[in-house]
Amino acid sequence: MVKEVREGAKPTYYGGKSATTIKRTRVRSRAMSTALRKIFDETGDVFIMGHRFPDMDAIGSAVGVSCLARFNQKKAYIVIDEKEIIPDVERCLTEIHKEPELEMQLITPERAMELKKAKDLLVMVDYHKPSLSISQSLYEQFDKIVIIDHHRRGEEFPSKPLLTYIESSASSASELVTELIQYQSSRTNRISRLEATLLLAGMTVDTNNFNVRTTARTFDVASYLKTCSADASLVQYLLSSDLATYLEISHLIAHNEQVTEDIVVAAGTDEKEYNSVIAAKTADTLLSMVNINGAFVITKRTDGLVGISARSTGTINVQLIMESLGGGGHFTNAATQLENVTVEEAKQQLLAAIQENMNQLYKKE
Ligand SMILES: [Mn+2]
Repeated sequence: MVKEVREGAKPTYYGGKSATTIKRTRVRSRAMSTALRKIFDETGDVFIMGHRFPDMDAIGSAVGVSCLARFNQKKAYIVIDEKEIIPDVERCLTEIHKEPELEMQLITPERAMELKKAKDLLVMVDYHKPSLSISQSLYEQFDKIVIIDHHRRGEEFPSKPLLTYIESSASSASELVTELIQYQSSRTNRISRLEATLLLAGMTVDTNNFNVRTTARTFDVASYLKTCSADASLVQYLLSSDLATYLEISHLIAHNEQVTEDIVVAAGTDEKEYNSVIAAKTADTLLSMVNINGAFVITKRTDGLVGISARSTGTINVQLIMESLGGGGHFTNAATQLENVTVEEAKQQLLAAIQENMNQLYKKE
């Protein structure tokens, strides 16, 4: 049985004070590809699941893993809960429904429970905390688990995964999965235009249009997807905001406050709930403005918690601040959720955390 122990059996935290640099080697991703093939050989059907309210990266990487399963003559299912869908993903599901072969692989958590057999494998993509699963009870059915993720490893973790491929230097789970596809594709094993497009869409979202967290590897992988005829204009369509979303974003932006010369905080109200995509897109939009290096967006979420989405251009360590408020993420992209607070209270906690960490905010190691 193959086991990846590189990122430690116990949670180890590193890179917390610096932007990520390339740590992963081609040798490692090739080894991951080989390890995954072996696991496919030894297991039954492949069930692929992302986090709740999956974003384009979760969908793209899930579709990518289903290609890998196909290359290895495995039957694959992508678990989707149609009740928890964000607008970007809704557009992407419409595209998937146009392609029967891909559509057939979509499955509800309930149906997955019925189909799951003892030898079957679960691949977790774009997340690794079991409690974030689209269906935690489905997760609990599996004892064969593979994790492919680009978020820094947290304490909550599956107990005995067969393979852990967590690479926080990668832009996205879609980037990691595409690399694996590159190693396994051949004249007979090809990815379709839509599959390539969805992987490219995942990378585009997680890099905010290739502006943040990109490395040379990111562009290599994107270029490979283009050779597989990924459709860049379809990507733009999938990611386009509709008017209602646009208005919600501009409303949030209108309620912003400049905390320092290059940090802004925007906040909604306790009465209006926003989905996490709106908050993230607002932060991205604020960041695109001149001389803003850090953006925080505080909103009441649809689950009743107060969420903070944080983004930076790479000069400010937003991860540090989100961690001090119980959240996590990356140097340039992090978030937290607060319980039993009002939006205003969350804002005061955030402002205090920014002040407290001011000395370390701009430090790169
Ligand atoms: Mn992601």
